[in-house]
Amino acid sequence: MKIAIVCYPTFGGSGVVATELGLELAHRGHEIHFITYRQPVRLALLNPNVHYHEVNVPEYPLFHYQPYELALSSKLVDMVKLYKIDLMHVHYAIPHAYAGYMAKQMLKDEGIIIPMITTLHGTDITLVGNHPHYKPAVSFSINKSDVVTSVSQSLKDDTYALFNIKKEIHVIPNFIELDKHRNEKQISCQRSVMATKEEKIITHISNFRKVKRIPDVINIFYKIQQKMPAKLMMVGDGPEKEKAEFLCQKLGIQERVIFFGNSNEIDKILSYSDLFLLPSETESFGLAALEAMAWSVPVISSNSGGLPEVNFDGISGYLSNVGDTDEMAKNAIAILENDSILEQFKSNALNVAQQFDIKNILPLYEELYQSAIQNS
Ligand code: GMT
Repeated sequence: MKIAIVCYPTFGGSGVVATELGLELAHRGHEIHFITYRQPVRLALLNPNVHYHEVNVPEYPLFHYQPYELALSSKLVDMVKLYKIDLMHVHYAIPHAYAGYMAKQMLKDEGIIIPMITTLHGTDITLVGNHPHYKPAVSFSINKSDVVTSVSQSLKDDTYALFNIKKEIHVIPNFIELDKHRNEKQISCQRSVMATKEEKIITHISNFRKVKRIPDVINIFYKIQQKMPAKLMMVGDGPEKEKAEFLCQKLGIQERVIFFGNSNEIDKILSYSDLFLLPSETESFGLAALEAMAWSVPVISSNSGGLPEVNFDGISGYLSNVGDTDEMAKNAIAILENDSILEQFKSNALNVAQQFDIKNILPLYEELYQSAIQNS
């Protein structure tokens, strides 16, 4: 199949999922066209089946806001015609499903019928999309998609609860490429650069937005390091980062916390982590938790949104109510203070991650693509 993938090119989970999906589809012989405003961060172009088309939005002084949706839908029309693309798969409803629908209509006018699959990722439904200023357009473009998928049952339920959606929503969970992890395990890592042998390594990776509850991450770690030698790896960047740095200073733990900023080396960091923290306010899936589990890292998380579908309580880690940092710290310490318990949780985390192997998930998308093409 020839597939156009529209996504955000940034470090966020939806862009990562879209990129990894496209690369694996290309690996399986499909022709993939990424269409977005910048080359996605995890996109390797060294594959003849992978193409990247940049959306340019010309600056014009009259525009207070540059019309990205217009440029994206025009680019989609041009690329579908030029490469004879069979279907569009748009990740994140805003504004991608809206632009995709416009492209479909323009193409229809020229006698070209192309199905559009929309994958909902989380904040496009629970935070931004739900805003009254966007809601009618988001509802409309979801209802006009030929196929709609969500990354968890929880997000599916939220979508039906928050919007008037008449379409069936198919749950296809996010995935992980486990073969890559097996191969990369051979690479010798430099744990000793980060921590001493006695110190446990605790990691958090996110976009440092309010929804991630960054102060909770620091407070959980503060309680852990009172009980045992430990280091905290804070990976990512966003509006809450500076506040977090000040909080570490206030608590006197700045020497024990490393702020990496956005990193392309998260696999390396996870490969030597002992525990992963994700106490988010809401999380439709929690891809970062799954990435940690694929490196045999147990997860201490909140129980909000789709997290219970990924992190199994008492097995791959523990779940607590949002904001219950006392319980989260207690559970973290219970895992970390006993080597055989830690080993058990590490092996469980990997076992659970195996259920989300890309090899099991990718055929679900392929089936939906086939039926969308047949029904269009
Ligand atoms: O807030 C983020 O984590 C970024 C956001 C995104 O759109 O990239 O992540 C959402 O999509 C990810 C991939 O499907 C999910 O794993 C995250 O749980 C989801 N974030 C939220 O629901 C807050």
